[in-house]
Amino acid sequence: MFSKRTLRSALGGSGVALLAAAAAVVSLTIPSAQAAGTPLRDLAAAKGVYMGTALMQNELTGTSGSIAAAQFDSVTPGNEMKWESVEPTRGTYNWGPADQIVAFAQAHDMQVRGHNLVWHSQLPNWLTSGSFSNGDLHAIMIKHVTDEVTHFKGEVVHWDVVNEPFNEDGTFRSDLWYNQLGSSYIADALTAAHAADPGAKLYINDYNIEGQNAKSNAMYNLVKSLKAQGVPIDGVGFQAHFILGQVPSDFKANLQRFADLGVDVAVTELDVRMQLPSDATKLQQQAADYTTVMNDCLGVSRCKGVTVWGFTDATSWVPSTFPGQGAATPYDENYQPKPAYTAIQTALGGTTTTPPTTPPTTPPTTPPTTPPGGSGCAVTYGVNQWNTGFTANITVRNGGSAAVDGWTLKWTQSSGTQTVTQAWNATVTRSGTGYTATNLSYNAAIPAGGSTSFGFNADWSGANPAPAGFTLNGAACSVS
Ligand code: G2I
Repeated sequence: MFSKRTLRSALGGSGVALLAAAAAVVSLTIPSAQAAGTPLRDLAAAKGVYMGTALMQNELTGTSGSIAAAQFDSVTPGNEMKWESVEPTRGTYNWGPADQIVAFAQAHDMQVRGHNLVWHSQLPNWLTSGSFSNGDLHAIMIKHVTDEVTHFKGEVVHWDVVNEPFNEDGTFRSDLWYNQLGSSYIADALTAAHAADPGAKLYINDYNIEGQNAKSNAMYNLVKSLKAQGVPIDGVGFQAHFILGQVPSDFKANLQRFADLGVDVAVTELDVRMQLPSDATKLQQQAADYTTVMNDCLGVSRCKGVTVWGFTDATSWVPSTFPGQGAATPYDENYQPKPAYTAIQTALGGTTTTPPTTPPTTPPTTPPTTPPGGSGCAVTYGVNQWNTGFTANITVRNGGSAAVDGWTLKWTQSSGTQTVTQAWNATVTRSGTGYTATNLSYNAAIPAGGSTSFGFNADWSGANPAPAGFTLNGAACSVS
């Protein structure tokens, strides 16, 4: 399967120019930026979940944009959909920054998680200091929810409609909304959002509700009551801003009890912060924490996906909010993957790209013979492409009756310039329009009826057409 992604027409000429300008920067930095192994988004898709990241407007280009597009298939705008960003003046909307993020997501075949519609924080001054009557405030809230959901109708898959409605003790947070409108503001916001885009999945989102405690009990009772009243609530978002070593042991059980109410669940803002400086021991603990969270979500069938709250320590919110703490995300400040990245990859079913230290000692049981030809070899070619690069994952199946011992797969791409920057489970080279992939010592054998997989990252410019003419040890392969 070869999917060719084109820029969304709505991006317009200036957006294309912006991305083209970014390409020049990216080509200098990308070779070391992409992690080895199958990208998280492809692994997640194979598991039936999404893997998301928060992203801010200034992260759409360069290394951050390339990594985000390659690794994640869901984007949550970090700030750009919040009330102060989209409605800085009453009734006057500034959609630009959020629209750019949505266009980026669409250009890279990513979902958008809308964040957020009604929250106590990041509200514009006109709203917080307006001294509105209860009736006016209610009308303002409904209009804002309606207008924003309508603007992004069909483009936002999941909405955090209400964010952080609870105190730690399970009482409702004393904010503008609860103080003036009472707890019914939650049902009213959900109802307005549903009317504006009946196809969007509507969530309530909060932090410190990952374990079973007073706050999560309050959320549980709220969701139960909303469901009983027929209010359109589709899911609960668990932010998951964790401290090193403190992922609650009952997270999975807690996710499951919400799922049992008949709603979806998602991990929406995952990070694991530590006291700086980080060291190898802390990074291993952090990797273990990420593993726990991934497995907790994957262990609950209604858990739809995991979003990290920024994928890189370079832009994480943590250090400015918790002085002395940080290193909370899966990539370091230089955009290099950390053990936490590998932990996510492994939890999603990815295999380590480090060859085994001991090569297999058992020789193939069937002696090597002439390689299969024609329909005896079948290639599956999957690609995740963005504007300056792509990740290819290739599976070669030996449909013949004899084992292959030692393989070379060749193919061509008829035009464009592609530069292989990294490969895993094979050596991949390119010369002219031709590619050659050869086995490594540990995966030389492909038994009859068996298959082997490898992949590579590459930069491209000009054109990046579908590959053709696959041959395995000189014999033609079918391609799907
Ligand atoms: O605080 C972490 C997250 C907790 N859950 C809700 C999320 O929406 C929240 O995100 C953070 C953003 O990551 C920060 O980037 O929300 C913060 C505000 O509560 C955001 O920080 C703000 C800074 O405080 C402002 O000074 C800055 O102007 O970001 C603004 C825009 O860059």
